[in-house]
Amino acid sequence: MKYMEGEEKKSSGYGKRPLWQWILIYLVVGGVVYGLVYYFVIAKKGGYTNTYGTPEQNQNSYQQTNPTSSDQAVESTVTIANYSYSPATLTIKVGDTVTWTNQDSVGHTATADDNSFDTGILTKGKSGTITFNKAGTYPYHCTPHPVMKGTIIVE
Ligand SMILES: [Cu+2]
Repeated sequence: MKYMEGEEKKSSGYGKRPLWQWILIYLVVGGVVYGLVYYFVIAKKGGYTNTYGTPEQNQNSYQQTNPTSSDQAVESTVTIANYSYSPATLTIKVGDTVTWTNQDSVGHTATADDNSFDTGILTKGKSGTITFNKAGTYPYHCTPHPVMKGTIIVE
């Protein structure tokens, strides 16, 4: 009888299956809910980091370019029109670039008097860019028209 009671107890223990089922249901439902919440939180976080991440990355890239942009070369332009440079005298900083753009139908150059730079012949609408890496005063002229004169002052 004791053995049987034990059997009964065991069977009664197995009779607590609904509890196990509840635990299983709890675990499964809890797991699914946790998974869903986790998924949405991650998805939202991912979405937020994407929305915030891009400007931050932009800010970072700006911050990266800002230190260089303060030292960054300034691009100045000189227009060649009516056989003259405008402005005739241009003051820039070391590392800056100057772009000559010819608006005349006649070809012009910007050629340093000391030949330290030369744009070569610029036909109408064409541009030539020179970077000045050394301080100094650079008088220049147009090779085909030596009367055309200009000066670049690099500080
Ligand atoms: Cu010329």
